Amino acid sequence: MKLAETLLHGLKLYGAKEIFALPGDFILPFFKVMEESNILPFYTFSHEPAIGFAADASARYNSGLGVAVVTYGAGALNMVNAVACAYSEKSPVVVISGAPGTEENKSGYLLHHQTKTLDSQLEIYKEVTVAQLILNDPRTAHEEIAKILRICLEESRPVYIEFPRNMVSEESQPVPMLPIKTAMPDSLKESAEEIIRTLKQAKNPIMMVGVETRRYGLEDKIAELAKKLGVPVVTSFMGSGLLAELDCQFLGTYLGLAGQDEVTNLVENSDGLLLLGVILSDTNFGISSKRIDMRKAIHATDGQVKFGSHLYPEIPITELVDKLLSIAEPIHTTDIERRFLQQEPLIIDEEKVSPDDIACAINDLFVKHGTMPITSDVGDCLFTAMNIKDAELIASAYYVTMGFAVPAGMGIELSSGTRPLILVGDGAFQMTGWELGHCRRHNLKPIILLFNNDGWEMLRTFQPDEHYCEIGKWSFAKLANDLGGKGHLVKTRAELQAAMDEAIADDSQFHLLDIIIEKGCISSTLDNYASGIMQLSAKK
Ligand code: S1T
Ligand code: MG
Repeated sequence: MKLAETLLHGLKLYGAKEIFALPGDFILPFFKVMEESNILPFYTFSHEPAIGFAADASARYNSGLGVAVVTYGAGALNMVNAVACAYSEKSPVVVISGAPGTEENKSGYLLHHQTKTLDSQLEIYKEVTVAQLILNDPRTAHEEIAKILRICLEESRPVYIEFPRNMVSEESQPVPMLPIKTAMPDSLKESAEEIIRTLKQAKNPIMMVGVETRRYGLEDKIAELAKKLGVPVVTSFMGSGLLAELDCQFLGTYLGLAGQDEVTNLVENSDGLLLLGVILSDTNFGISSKRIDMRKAIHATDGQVKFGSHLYPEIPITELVDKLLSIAEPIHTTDIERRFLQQEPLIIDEEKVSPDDIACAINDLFVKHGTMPITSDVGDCLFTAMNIKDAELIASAYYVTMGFAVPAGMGIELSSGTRPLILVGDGAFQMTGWELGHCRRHNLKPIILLFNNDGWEMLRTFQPDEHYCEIGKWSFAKLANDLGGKGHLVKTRAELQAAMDEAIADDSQFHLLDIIIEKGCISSTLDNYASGIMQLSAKK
């Protein structure tokens, strides 16, 4: 079998569902095989950041491999930020970059697309991937491909494969399916029993779930575990949207000073806090009203279980959850109920629209028509999303890169066929919103809610009175029509409702709601977050 086909079959064997790609001469031979073999469908966008974000979102949504194929140099280096986001947020993306042929470095010339040296790209990618492979030996390629795809899934982090263009047609063997690494039975049993013991002894046990819950497809099992134990559950900020609509005592998202007081107190004063797949980041814990004493917490992430004073290495979270489920018994209940800030329906009148109104309108839409997967960009739309009830939310909530939401939403729809709701600010839309121009040819019809607050509002919130946050008034609704969808200029709450009704009723095209929000008008969550930050800095 040709090495290109070996790679494609290997990707499919390890769970990839599609490829997002943008060609160049160093990857054209592989592109030709992708197209002729049709082993995996592939989709192109206009700019490599979008390729990376779409592959990342597909990986998160499917809890499996995402695949991004780009050319060497200008292509792959254009995508570094998106892969860095996937690395930080533990998303298993396979980066495949074309490269000069193995003999081309002997030409005596500097090659086009190369930067400092021909290895510079590999060196750069070493910083944003967990493993790297240059496919320059067809005799061992099949084993190396199997090993790197297994690492990608086990670590749930991006990997980098460099494919010299003269190797594409080399003969190679099929990629084998390798067994996934398992825990030592004793340490698995001991760590699980110690967790149950700790939760049992605690007066206020609570579970917090984070991104690994999604990456390893554990939501149902963790909801079942929480229900069996009777222990309440919250998500971290990054984990918002997890456990949507599952049957357990789910208290919402932990937002520290910006969240519901009872939930914040329960988490911060818990004597039995179990963190499952939670990244200890500032966005998750940066505005705790009091610093959580992680020495008292149990932290299961990155393939290990950490108690204050000791560690169980090599305990995959999937096995840990299964083991906990097998020994769990009822130990606790709490009477705290979950409250939603935006429980009331949207008021439909001629008032201007606020971000909290948008959350109400979305909650109403989901009650009436069922939930949709949501991708959110960074900015106030992400804080607004905290008040959307029980929706699957995919966002760059820790790495916090703009430009994620539109290509991510398109990637999810291409991968799953499910219509997404995309939340994006005017600033972030100016970065990658143009990819909507591909909706017609890819037959996509997302609904885009564009928070048009006339600038970089989040920056204004933390640094008021600065004019550099002005980014000009663009007619996004008009541009949407030219990009092949339907644009709606929304200035009042009544117009918001009407545009949402029209968008949900028409799935023949994408609908972009250009929602005018007054400068300085922010969501209650961002407002609480900002005052929380001020409060904490005042204490210092
Ligand atoms: N560039 C990129 C690629 N990602 C970023 N996160 C930033 C710059 C910095 C940054 C933010 S929030 C923000 C910027 C520029 C403004 C976002 O503006 P918009 O999309 O209009 O949303 P909103 O107006 O709701 O803020 C984060 C804090 O680093
Ligand atoms: Mg803005």
